[in-house]
Amino acid sequence: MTDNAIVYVGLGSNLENPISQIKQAFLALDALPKTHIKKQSALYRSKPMGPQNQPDYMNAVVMLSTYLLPLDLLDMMQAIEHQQGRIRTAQRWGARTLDLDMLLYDQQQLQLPRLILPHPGLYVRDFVLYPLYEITPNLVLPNGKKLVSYLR
Ligand code: A4P
Ligand code: MG
Repeated sequence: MTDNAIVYVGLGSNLENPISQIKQAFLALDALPKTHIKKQSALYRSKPMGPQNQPDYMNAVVMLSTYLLPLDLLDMMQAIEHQQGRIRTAQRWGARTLDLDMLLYDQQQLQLPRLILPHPGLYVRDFVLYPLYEITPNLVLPNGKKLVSYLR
C-alpha cells in the first residue's frame, strides 16, 4: 500500500446557515473513503472577497489524511459541494452554500486544467492563511517558504 497523503482543504460558505454548512462539510469530508480529518480549525467570519453585494463568509481549514489520489479527491469534494446545494453561476466569486478548495496535497505542484496545486489563492487570502496557521503553525510550503512569512 502506498503512503497516505496530507491534504489541506479550505471551506467557505455564505448562504443558508453558513455555520451548519461548514459543520456538515466537516462530517462529509471525514466520511470520504480512505480519508479522515486529522485537524480542523475554528470557524472564521470574513468579509466577501469579490462582489460586495453578498453576505459575509464563514471559513475554515481542515487537515486530511487520505489515500485518495488528487483528482479522485477533487471529484469527491465537488460531489459534497453539489450535495450541499451548491449552484454554479456565471458570476465569479459569487455567493455559495459551500466552496471546497484543495489548498495543498503533500508537497505536490500541479498545473492541470481542473486542479492547480497549491491553490493559487492560498498565499494572499487571510481567510485561508489564518485558519491554516492555527492548525499547522510551522507549515513549510512547496516553494520552500514558511507559511508564517505570508501572515500580515
Ligand atoms: N480548481 C483548480 N484548482 C483547484 C483546487 N486546488 N481546488 C478548479 C479546488 N478547485 C480547483 O472552482 C472553479 C474550478 O477550479 C473547479 O472546476 C476546479 O476544477 P469553483 O469552485 O467551481 O468556482 P469558484 O469557487 O467560483 O471559483 P474560484 O476562482 O475557485 O473561487 P474561489 O477561489 O474558490 O473563491 N470571500 C470570502 N471572505 N471567503 C471565501 O471563502 N470564496 C470565494 C470563492 C469568493 N469570495 C470569498 C470566498
Ligand atoms: Mg472554489
